[in-house]
Amino acid sequence: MRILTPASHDDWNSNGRLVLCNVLKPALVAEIDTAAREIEDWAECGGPGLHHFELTDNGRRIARSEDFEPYHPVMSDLLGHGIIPQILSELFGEPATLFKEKINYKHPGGGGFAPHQDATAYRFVDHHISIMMPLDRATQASGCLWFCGRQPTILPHEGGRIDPSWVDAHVWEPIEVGPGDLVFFDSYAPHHSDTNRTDCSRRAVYLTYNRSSDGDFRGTYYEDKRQVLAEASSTERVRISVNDDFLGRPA
Ligand SMILES: O=C(O)CCC(=O)C(=O)O
Repeated sequence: MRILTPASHDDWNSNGRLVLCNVLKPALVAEIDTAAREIEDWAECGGPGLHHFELTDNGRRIARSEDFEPYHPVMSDLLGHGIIPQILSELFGEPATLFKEKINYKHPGGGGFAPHQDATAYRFVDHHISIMMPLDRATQASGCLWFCGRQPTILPHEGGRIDPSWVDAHVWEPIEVGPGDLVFFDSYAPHHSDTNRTDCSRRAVYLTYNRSSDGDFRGTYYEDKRQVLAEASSTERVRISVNDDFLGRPA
């Protein structure tokens, strides 16, 4: 049985993003929340995964964890079975293969992201779809995502940061969501987010897939990313992505 309606497909085709509200059952959200907290703990105790820190006004905080799928059975199950791969296969029109997975914690004071397209960072495959799965309320104040419509190509950019004149010439829409909701977006969809100005965390799991017929590049992606970050020169921003788009400070 299909999950997406014709109206959802129309929304996706016109906007390059799709918001589905209350699609995850509270028990599943609670299970994912517990898994995310366990992965966050790994960062401080030498556990598996790739973890990045930033300096906030409240001190050194974790900004992101990646590459945890093989090590956490709850995440592994979520990413490989059930509603997530099913919706993706409906959007791609064929089965989906995991490309990468991450948690952006955006704890109070955590940095935002400059306007960018993920396509400039997600090498090896031309087209991806990502899902944002909020674990806390994502509001304008806590640093929700903003989108400005579907784009067919890579826009002018520097280090992944879209040319400010293009950014200023477009209308951006905030997507405020909460636990249980899902936001799907295409790797060409320009998006950005602000610093978390609230006292509460704005954690979100991001899962990125490509068409299975394009191949399995997850291992290649993480190998390349580790090398890019090892070679990145230090700036006033901390590098947590192949794109130089994260606005957090080095810890
Ligand atoms: O989590 C956010 O606020 C934005 C995430 C984002 O754009 C990214 O990780 O590329």
